[in-house]
Amino acid sequence: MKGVILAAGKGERLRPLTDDRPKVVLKVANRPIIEYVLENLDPFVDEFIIIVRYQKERLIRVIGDEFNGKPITYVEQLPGEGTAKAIESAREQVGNEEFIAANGDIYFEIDGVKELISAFRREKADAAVLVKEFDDLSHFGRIEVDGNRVTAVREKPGKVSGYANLGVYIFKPEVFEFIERTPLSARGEYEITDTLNLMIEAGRKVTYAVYPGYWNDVGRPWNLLELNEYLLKNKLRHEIRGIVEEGATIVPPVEIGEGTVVRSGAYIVGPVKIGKNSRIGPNCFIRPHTSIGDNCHVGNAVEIKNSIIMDNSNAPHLNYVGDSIIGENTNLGAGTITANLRHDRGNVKVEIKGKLEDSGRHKLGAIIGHNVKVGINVSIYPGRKIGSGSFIGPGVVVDVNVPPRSLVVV
Ligand code: TTP
Repeated sequence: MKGVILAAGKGERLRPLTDDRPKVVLKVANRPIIEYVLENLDPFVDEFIIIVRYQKERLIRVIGDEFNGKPITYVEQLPGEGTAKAIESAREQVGNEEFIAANGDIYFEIDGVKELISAFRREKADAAVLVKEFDDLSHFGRIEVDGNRVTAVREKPGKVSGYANLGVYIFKPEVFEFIERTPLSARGEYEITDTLNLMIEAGRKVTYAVYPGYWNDVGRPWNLLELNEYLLKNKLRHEIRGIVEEGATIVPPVEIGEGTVVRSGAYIVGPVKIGKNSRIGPNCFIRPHTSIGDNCHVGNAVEIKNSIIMDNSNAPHLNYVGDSIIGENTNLGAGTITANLRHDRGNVKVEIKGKLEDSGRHKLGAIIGHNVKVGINVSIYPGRKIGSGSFIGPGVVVDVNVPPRSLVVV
């Protein structure tokens, strides 16, 4: 069976982290998101087909042409938007076999795929979809069922409970005929959920499997922090491959990559993951649920908690980074602080595609893009974004979102 992975989306909701790259290459717990999809589909497929478009060169460069010895073929999405268009793009590569299709920006585990394949075979179905029960389906497609059959898929049904569509499917090649007939949706996309409705109306058997495990749809910045926390809490193994100087304290589980040096006075409380060739300390405090990438520098009198610091980035002197995401190749000046809590203790709201959204989080810090230079003594309000390639001058108070490639000075 082949695995088709959808990775052509623009990831608008994840700006500024997707200013210059597709969301599936963003690293969580120091691995690109799409690698978790590849890893969990791997036992069931003999070949991967990744559908690409936005910033495809970077995706191909990061992921390469094989995974665990299995070939990866990249296919450019056909003109038009939406998940049905993305799947249709793999028509030639899929051939006459049934296949698994999965969104490339979600996290799920092997059990889900196992259940889905067994439901598909047991029910002798024409298609199968993975679902999970949620109390609030406002952000999901609702899968309506009767016995073992799916009877309808309804997009964003509002604040109701039920089965959510998790974005993992099995199809037979016949699906391409239904995709051809799928109309443009109200939001201007060809959506695979509409294709499923067409199949159901035509009397095809669409079944489902209920997934009991952890799932995350990495659509918005704080989903990266949730997934990071889950992976560090549940998957991290204590392993020190770098050098830890005498006088540094490591409370397991902490993973430290080759070539990384942890200097005296550093106090690291796991679960924490640190990549290769990074410099940590002396005299810093790294608290749980923090991932620090390769070639990073966390220096003297710096405190970091519950955050993601991507490769080649620095918090070198007197910084506080809490519940924040810092992109690649970004530097914080001495004394720069991220605020992560509102004085009124309300949930932090974040502007997503021009609208303020409640993150549902009491604590959320800054979302800083790639190649950003932040000067000394900059204060960043909770939930504010700094666009990639920006320069923030000394002493600036960042209380509004900063677009990409901006110069901000007081
Ligand atoms: P979405 O998360 O709905 O879209 P997106 O990735 O463009 O993100 P945003 O809404 O923030 O701009 O996409 C779900 C999955 O489908 C995701 O894995 C990307 C993929 N996709 C495509 O491959 N092609 C497309 O045209 C679209 C819209 C999505």
